[in-house]
Formats: sequence, structure tokens, C-alpha cells
Amino acid sequence: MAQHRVVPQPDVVEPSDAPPFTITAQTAIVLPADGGEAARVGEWLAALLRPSTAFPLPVTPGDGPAPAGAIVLRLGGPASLGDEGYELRVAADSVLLRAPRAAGLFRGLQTLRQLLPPGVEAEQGAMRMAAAWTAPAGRVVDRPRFAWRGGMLDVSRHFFTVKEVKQYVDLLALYKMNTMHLHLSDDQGWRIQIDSRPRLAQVGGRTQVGGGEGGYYTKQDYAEIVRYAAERFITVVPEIDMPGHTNAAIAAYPEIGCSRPMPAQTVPVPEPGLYTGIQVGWSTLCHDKEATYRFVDDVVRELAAMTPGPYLHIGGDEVAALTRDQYATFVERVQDIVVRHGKIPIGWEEIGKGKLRPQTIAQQWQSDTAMLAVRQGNKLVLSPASKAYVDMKYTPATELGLRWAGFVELRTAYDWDPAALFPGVTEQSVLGVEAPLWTESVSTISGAQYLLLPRLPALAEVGWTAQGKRDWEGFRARIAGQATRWRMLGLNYYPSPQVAW
Ligand code: TNX
Repeated sequence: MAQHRVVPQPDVVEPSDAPPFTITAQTAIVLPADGGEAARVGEWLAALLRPSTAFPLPVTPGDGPAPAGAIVLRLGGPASLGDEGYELRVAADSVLLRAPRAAGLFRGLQTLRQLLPPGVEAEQGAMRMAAAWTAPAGRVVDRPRFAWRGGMLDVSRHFFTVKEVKQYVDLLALYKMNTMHLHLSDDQGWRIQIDSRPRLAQVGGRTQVGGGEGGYYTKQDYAEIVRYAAERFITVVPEIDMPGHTNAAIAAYPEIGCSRPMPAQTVPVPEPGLYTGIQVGWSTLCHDKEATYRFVDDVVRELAAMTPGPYLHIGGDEVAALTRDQYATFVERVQDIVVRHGKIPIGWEEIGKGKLRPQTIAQQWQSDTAMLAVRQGNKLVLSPASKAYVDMKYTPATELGLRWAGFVELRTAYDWDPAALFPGVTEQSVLGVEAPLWTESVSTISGAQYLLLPRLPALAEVGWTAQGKRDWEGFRARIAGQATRWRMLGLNYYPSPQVAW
């Protein structure tokens, strides 16, 4: 087992005493003859391994007997492995990876990747390790506990480029996560081009927390993010936060705004009405104007059309400026708009104050308003702030991050069971888990990495590994093995004193 240090911990690991598999100049990657999505997966592996090993690693289709020394990808195996499960057999003379679906092959390759030395992550042969490219022999059979394992990035408080978003996607992929939630709008910035409402991006996108220049994604940028994520079997979930957290939209289209007075801010803004502070709760769309719902329809229609994934997030958090009834009416109307444009609505837990459609998902983050959704029979994505908020400081000494939900050291992020988080929430009502990275205090990708590592992999294991198959001591030992990999990838991380790195 010592050599099988994989995060998240796989369901079944059977180590073997046989000699390891070694990648050499002769190693080929063999795919199912009818390629399809599996072809992409094989190319992904070759693209990972070619720069570091400097081996040719040809990718060839073929269903016959595999050539000696090959890494073989096959579609198949027991249907019980599900959409993302796989079986990986590593022997001295071959690697055989089988999965019913291409997504399972991709997840399985992340296990193979972690069984290989961290040097495979190096971008150039110059960083090549003296040691051989070996993976320990044995068998892994694996499948996730929960269907939704996500990371959120708040690109509104601080804007992140397409390239930086892709780096976040890469991290999700490494830890077998399957959902990338993009918080695309908030008081401080609107980050997505909407053709029918051009001022949203042009005006609403012009600044960010602290007064930097902000930015936004064109439709082409967004398509590129979606494509990159899909290549890694990751679904993009776009969020437009409503009716609160809407100041940037209101600065662009003042007729939809019914906010309380804007809190004081200390820096000059490039357009009147923009906000660069970090107070929450004061902005709101007008719940009782048809102009508001025409606006929502325009935005949801365009966003739904550019989003291949099934979900559209409507926010719904922290609205102090509306009564409960006004809020509920708003949520119900917006929910209908999302459904009319063919998407499944998801919103922060407060949406349970409205009457939810059966498919609608609530994202728990703080209090037991999540129970309002559970009592209506709706499923939850769990993001408990005191455990899963990766924007919280690790300790009082952490420079970045906020502290309102407490300090979240690594063990706190790891040591909890989604099915035991609070009374009345069972395994059946939990769709999965998600780590939100709010960015009031984070303006660089290296700062984001510091907050994500090592907590994102901890959350990934909470979501992937069966409760009975994981424990803190095991995680502690396995996560230590990841640090060299992060360094090879050029990633910043918090060297938590809880781990013997
Ligand atoms: C609460 S969590 C918020 C965000 C902040 C975050 C900071 C939630 C749904 N709303 O607006 O960015 O706290 O931790």
C-alpha cells in the first residue's frame, strides 16, 4: 500500500509483489478500435507523458492482443462501475485500464498518473528524473461516492484570465472532480458577454475589489473554458447571482435596481455606480418590475445557449433588501425562466424559501435554511463554510483569506462526513460536495493555489471515497506525497504543519 499513495483514496487497492511497470521508449498507448471519446483520453495521457519522458508514446487504436509493454485503454468492465468508475491493472509487462465510460478512463488515468513518479508532471526533459518511469504493480477498482464533486471560482471579486481558469480546471482534474462552478457576477463585476445586454460586460466588467481593472469573458473565451473542461470530463456550471449581489448589473442597467444605499468605498471607480468594496447584502434587483424579468430572461437565454452542461446557477444568497415573500416570488419566477431555457436550476440554500421544482438543487453553505429545500424533497450540494470554504484562513497567521466562518486547517477540511453533517440530511439527499473559492482577498492565481492546496484534494476525497475507506491518518500520509508533484507543476501550496511533508 505504501507505494499506492493516491488521492482521493480509491475504493479497492490490491498491491502486488510483482515487479513494477516501466514506461520506455517502446511504450505505446492502445485505444479501443472505434476510438470515440476514448481517443481523446489516450491523447491526454500522451500529452502528459511526452514532455517529461521524451518518449514518442504513439497512440494507436486496436482491439487485438496488446503489444508487449503497452498501456491499454478499453471501454467495458462491469456496469456497476458507473459513469466514472474504472479498473486499473498494472503488471510488469502492461497496464490495462477498463471503464464502462470514457469519463471513467479519464479518472483512472489520474490514478495511473499518481502511481508514476512526480517527475511526469515536469514540462521538459531537462527536469527528467534519474529514476525510472515506473508504476507499482497491483489492481485498483474504483468509483465515486457522490455524483457532484466541484470547485467554485469567484471571478467577480477578482477577475481571472482564461489561462488561469484552465489551471484551476487542471487541479480539479488531477483529483477526479467533475464540476467547475464559475461565479460570474456579483456587486463588483459582471464577467460574461451578453449580446442583448452589451453594457453588462462593457460597464459592469470594468473594475473589481480594490479598484483593479477587472475584465470579462467573451463568448469565445467562455466556449474555450467549457471545451477545456469537457476534455477533462468536467461540467461548467455558470452562476449569475440574483436578486442580491447584483450591483455590477445595476450599474449597467439602472432601471432594474432597487438596492439600499451603496456602502462607502475608498477608491475612485471608472463608471458611476460601480462598487469595489466587500460589503454584502445591500444590492437587489427589483422583484416587482417586469423589466427585471425581461433582463433575467435575456441573460439566462444567452447563458443557457452557450452552456452545454445541464445546470444554471441563480445565486440567491444574502438578500437583506427584500422581504421573505418578495424573495420567494423572485426565486420562483427565475426558476421558471431557467427551466424554460432547458436547464436545471441550482441556487444557494436560501432558495428553499421559495417553492422549488423537484429537479432544482440547493447549495448548502451556512445554516439550516438548507433544510427548507430538503423538506421539499430537493437535493443538496454541500459547501459548509466552516469546512469547505477554501477562502477561509488556515490559521490566524494566514495572510490571505477571510475568517468569518472560522479557521479551516487541513484536518477540518478533511474530517467530516457529508451524510452526518446535520440531522435530517442523509446520503440520499446529498448530490455531492463543492469547495467555493471566493476571491475578496485573492487577486492572483498563485494566491488561489495557496488556498486550494492542500484543501481541495481533501474535499475531493470527502466527495469521492466511501466514508468507511478513508481516515485522517491515511490522508495525512498520502497528501504528503503530492507536494513534489505540486512543485513540479509550479503550484503554490500551504505546507500545513498537520502533515509531515
Ligand atoms: C458569503 S457564501 C457569500 C459570498 C462571500 C463569501 C465570503 C455565499 C453564498 N455568499 O458573497 O464572498 O461569504 O466567504
